[in-house]
Amino acid sequence: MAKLEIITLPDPLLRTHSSAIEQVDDELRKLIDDMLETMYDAPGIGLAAVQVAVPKRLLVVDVAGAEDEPAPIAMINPEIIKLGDEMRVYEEGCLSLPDVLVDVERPKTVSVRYVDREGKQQQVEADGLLATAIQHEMDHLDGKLIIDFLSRLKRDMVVRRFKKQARGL
Ligand code: GNR
Ligand code: NI
Repeated sequence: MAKLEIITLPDPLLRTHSSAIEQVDDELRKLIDDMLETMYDAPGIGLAAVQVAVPKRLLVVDVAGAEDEPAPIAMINPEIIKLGDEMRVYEEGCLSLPDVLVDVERPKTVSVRYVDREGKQQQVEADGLLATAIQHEMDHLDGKLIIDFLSRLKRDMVVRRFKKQARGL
């Protein structure tokens, strides 16, 4: 396994639409394992492939607590098939936006269809932190970030801060 580099704002790749995966093969399984290692090392509860500079429709999540057994899930070409009616607000962070926290309101429950690492179709009904994490990761696949839930003014302030940092000031 190998730890990968996580890209951060203002890397334009974070704003691209990731492409569907055509083949579930050993190379993809290696990427999944490397993404899981990178996520656990960060540490984080989810990671989208685009965050390691691979703009493909792949995400990993693990919302198990530190005391629990690891519960890694890899989703290939995930699709939301149902969003719950009830909403909840959760303070989200993002490994591609260090030190930024945003209150994000999302549906409390979500049903997702995806292909697993063996190439098999799967479906899950998620709620709580898993539902939040899956929606956060799926946003990454469409180039969406948590700062998009802020007002234009606040979003621009965050973007400016990261651009300035990237210039080395
Ligand atoms: O590690 C992460 N924590 C987190 C907390 C609340 C809501 C979403 C997340 S996902 C984030 C890792 C990340 O940036 N994934 O894209
Ligand atoms: Ni993120």
